[in-house]
Amino acid sequence: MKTMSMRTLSHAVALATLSLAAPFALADGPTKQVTQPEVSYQAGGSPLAKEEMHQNINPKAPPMTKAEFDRAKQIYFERCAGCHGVLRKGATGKPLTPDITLGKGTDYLKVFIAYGSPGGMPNWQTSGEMSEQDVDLMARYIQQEPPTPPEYSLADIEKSRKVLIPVEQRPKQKMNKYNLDNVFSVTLRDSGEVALIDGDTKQIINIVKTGYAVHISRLSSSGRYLYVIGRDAKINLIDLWMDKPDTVAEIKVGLEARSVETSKFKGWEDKVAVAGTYWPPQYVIMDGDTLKPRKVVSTRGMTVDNEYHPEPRVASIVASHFKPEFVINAKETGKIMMVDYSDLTNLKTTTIDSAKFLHDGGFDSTGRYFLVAANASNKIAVVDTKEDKLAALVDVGKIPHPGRGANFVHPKFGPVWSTSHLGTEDVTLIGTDPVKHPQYAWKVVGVFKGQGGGSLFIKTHPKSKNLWVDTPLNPDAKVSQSVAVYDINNLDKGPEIVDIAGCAKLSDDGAKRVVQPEFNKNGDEVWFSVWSAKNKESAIVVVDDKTRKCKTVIKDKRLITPTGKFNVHNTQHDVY
Ligand code: DHE
Repeated sequence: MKTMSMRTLSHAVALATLSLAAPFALADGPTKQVTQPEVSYQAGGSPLAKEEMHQNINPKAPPMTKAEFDRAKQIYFERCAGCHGVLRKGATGKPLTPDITLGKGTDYLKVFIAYGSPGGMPNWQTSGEMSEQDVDLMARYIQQEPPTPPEYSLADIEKSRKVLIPVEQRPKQKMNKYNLDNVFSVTLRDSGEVALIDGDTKQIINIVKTGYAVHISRLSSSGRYLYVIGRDAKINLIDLWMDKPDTVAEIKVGLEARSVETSKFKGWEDKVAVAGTYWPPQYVIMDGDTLKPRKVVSTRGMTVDNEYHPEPRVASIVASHFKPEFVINAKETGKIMMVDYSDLTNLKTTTIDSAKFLHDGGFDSTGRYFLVAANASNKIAVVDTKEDKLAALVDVGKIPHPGRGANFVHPKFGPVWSTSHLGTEDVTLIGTDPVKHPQYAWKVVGVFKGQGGGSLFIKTHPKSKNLWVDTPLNPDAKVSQSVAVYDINNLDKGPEIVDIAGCAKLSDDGAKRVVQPEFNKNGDEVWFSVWSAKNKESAIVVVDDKTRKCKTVIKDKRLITPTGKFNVHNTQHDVY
């Protein structure tokens, strides 16, 4: 099927805001337009909803029973904390502390929550997501003192650690016949599991129970150990050398998390692991093979605008190839910390100021430069991991979301790294070769149109001539269920649209959002998740990269809500 859709999200959002516009503002400062896809992306449930927290009574706030408070707290952490912050001091959304909300009063707040705002507040009641009673509850709740989740010390972390198979009892060599380089770790989001799938035979090797709403998988430098982190901050360490690869150690590094990484510098292979947490705002350095925690460092502090932030969440983390360092990105402060793991007693950290709201990113093709999206600032920060310096801050379109991005050689601009966006249909190319193409380095050298906004991931492979772009959060099902693929030697030709969900031939009416292209080791197949709700059928569709035709559909009743997929070789060697 060959079509080229120029549908933009802004049209849909403009229509939505026209009918819902409510002239309210909760705090001073410029209001920011937030697209519906961004709202649905950020309003994912937080595991903090289940934590016991103290209810402070403020005599000026409208009364709430304990049961009402607990229900409102649960709704807040499931729907609101992603934008307004755990402590309600503001993140991508506005602050909602009593000094602001008490003056507005319950009736005003109810209208705001029910109808939303052009600044990006969703219309929770008119969209049918919250009942009138819930809106009333939330309007009263945000006038109370924000309850604070507990801290989590190194001792708490250590207490949670289980070594299921001690290092000395683990295999001394690979005990299975799998081509480990081509195994995929597939996130089964809503069942709290990963599926390990043999990329050669497309058979499931094992389904491993992990943390809640597991987020990403990363490989140790040697490729032997797989680290999987859940949103509840539980890490599973999986030994791929076992007869049947399975968990050998686990730990809970905090109360909520998204990122994990391991040391890649020469001499430090497989030795050190690190995980960043959303709550508490900190990162934890551990031994690579036993997960024994060695150091916890808080990220609380000043933003790049020199204002204090109480909960800078740790977003992406990568390991430097040039130094024994982790590159740790603090979301709300916009600070990029180059943390030297070679001496944890005398910890050296170079802190680089970039832009607020750091999220996801990946290396350029040489592995020297790390490009990370400051998503709500509409910028890409480029870090030189050899010099430990900011190489550039590049302005791009609305809400860049690269995943790890995609590197390829452009016929005119030389090596480029690319990102798609959540908030626009743009695909943006940034030159990455300061040596042979200095005039293009760290500049936007091309912007071309994708299928629409709501894109999360973009991917190619050194052996491929194709650039694949997904759009899982686009409100149009036709767009969210298909992907755009471009010829990297002829980008102006526009994309071919491949109906991935159609290939899967699923039996029911699930959302079938097509998410995250991931190549196999050889770069001749690209895998997509067809992601439906927990109680609906999902699948993985494998496409032949050359012909762009569906090759295999992997269906299994155990494949519940597949989202991210991590090929061992490509993840281990930063190939994307
Ligand atoms: Fe992700 C990466 C945070 C929602 C699938 N996600 C990341 C990273 C962060 C992050 C910080 C980078 C990790 C790294 O590289 O070290 N994600 C968040 C959120 O805070 C957010 C917006 C809301 C939430 O409540 O979690 C969120 N993410 C989602 C989803 O809804 C997705 C689409 C489905 C899912 O599984 O939950 C999703 N995120 C992913 C994937 C990656 C990721 C597949 C890794 C991409 C890669 O190629 O490396």
